[in-house]
Amino acid sequence: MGLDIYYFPVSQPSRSVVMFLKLNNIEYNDKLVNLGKGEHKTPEYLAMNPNHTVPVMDDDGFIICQSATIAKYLASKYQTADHWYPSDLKKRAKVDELLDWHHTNIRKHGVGVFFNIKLGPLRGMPALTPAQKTKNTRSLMGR
Ligand SMILES: N[C@@H](CCC(=O)N[C@@H](CS)C(=O)NCC(=O)O)C(=O)O
Repeated sequence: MGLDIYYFPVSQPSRSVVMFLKLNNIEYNDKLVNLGKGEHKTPEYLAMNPNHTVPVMDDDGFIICQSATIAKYLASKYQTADHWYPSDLKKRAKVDELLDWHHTNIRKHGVGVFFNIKLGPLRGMPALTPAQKTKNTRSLMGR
């Protein structure tokens, strides 16, 4: 019981939630989900999150499967310092604006860079050719 956080350290959205918890001294139960071992595809995990992604928050049976939603929920529940998720409507909208922007910008393209430069070579994939380097990095994830 309590606040369970399912995460994998290689995952940026997971790290954002864990960093938020640590920076705000919020106690939680550490539930490591090793994506490399397929622990996010077990029947138990899929029952909790059919999208099989990390992070997931289980707050005494209340489940949320999106990192930004988790952080906003925790900011309100634990009344963190106002700068995290401001009570002022317009300041809060600015935070929401960046969180929404992030999905289709930093995250969308950053994951391609990470995959092609770090994870792909670690998994034995050949280095990018000069021609591939000129393409959108995300479009190369299935190469
Ligand atoms: N929009 C989601 C993205 C979550 C996500 O894509 N997590 C990846 C790791 S970075 C994952 O769990 N992938 C495993 C899969 O899709 O099977 C969030 O912010 O929580």
